[in-house]
Amino acid sequence: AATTPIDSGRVAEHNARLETDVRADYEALSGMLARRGRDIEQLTALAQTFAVAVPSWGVGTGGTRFARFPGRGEPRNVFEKMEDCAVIHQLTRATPTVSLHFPWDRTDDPAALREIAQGYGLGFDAVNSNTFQDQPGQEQTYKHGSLTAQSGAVRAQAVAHNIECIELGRALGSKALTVWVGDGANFPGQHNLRGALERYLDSMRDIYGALPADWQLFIEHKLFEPAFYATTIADWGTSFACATELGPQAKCLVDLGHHAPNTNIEMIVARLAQFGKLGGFHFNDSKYGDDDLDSGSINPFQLFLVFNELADASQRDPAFRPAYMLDQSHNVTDPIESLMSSAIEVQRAFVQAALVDRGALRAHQEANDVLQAAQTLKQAYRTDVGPILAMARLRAGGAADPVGAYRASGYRTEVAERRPARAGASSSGIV
Ligand code: LRH
Ligand code: MN
Ligand code: MN
Repeated sequence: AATTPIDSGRVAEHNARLETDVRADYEALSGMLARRGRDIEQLTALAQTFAVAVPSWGVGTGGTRFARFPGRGEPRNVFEKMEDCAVIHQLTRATPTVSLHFPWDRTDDPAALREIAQGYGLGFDAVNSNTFQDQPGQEQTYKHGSLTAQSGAVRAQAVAHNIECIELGRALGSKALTVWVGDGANFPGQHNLRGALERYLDSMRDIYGALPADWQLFIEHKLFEPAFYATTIADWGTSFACATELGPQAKCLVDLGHHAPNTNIEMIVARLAQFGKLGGFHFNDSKYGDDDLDSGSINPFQLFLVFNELADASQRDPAFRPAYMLDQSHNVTDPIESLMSSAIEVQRAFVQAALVDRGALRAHQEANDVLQAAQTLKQAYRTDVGPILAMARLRAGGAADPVGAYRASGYRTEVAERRPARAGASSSGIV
């Protein structure tokens, strides 16, 4: 059995207090769904199949360009990050993998890291490279770009770092590399728009060539920041073109915050799925730009509509399995609480999307019954599937109310004693 950072007896006590209510709510929902011809047990079993990866950088307190206000007991290294990730999975049972970021999570002993993760019952999702910052002791600077830089020496260094990430990921059991670059221009004329993308593709070809046969390469696009005038990989079109150029192991990654406000992200998801290039997600929420807010905290309907497209795609192709990962930054909440709530919000959208009556939806579409088509989606979205999620957690050994159980456990106070704050320290690297 996996090591649990929180005493399992305490979680059992917490569950015992809530179980009667959870069962009553579950029964009520079961009756309501039965009247719609839906079997709650099927939906609960489906909920138990859901998994989303936790970003290692998410368990530290984030920051903005202006300030970072550290939280108590922040993890100081990748091993402590794993301990926090294990709490999230212990209580939600929905986050069995961690997505690492190098060099923030660099370790000289990947075998030890893998063993510790396994002890917690955790595995590793995609590893992320970082050529958007300079690291101490690094020979070349990324000030003027990394994979797209004019300088061959800079490009070589950036390529070598990505290949090193693949090697580390391989030792850990990852199966994908996510590449996001901040490369681009802040001024018209700063660089040749086409030339930059040519250099990007040349560099990415070298990285692609180093991929093991069972690996995928995820290309993450972002509209803006830090290259405010012309970001090299700014949109899904560029991402799609590059993934197509590179080959079948290259796919596109959709970070929900990386688009202009009001962009129809679910349509982008549908397009990428249609052409077999949807690799995965970085879930978060956003009001203005890359805000990295908790998933489902601003626009839960958008999250539902994304999952509605994913449900449609997996009905067409049952082998369709994009990677689900969170990518959030927590400035004013306890990161463990935010990540648990977010994992549950994404799981909620997944179950709500499974509730959509696809037969009825198709019939309304064919009959041009616009109002009823829209209502069919709304009916699923409005259904409170909370009791299904709570029951799925209970059956899998998690907590009926993860945030409640976490607070009652005193975990944060306990780690705050073990992990004293270091002046100016940043565990995530994002300051
Ligand atoms: C870029 C990004 C990308 C990085 C992470 C830290 O904004 O979304 O995924 O790797 O943030
Ligand atoms: Mn991201
Ligand atoms: Mn981002």
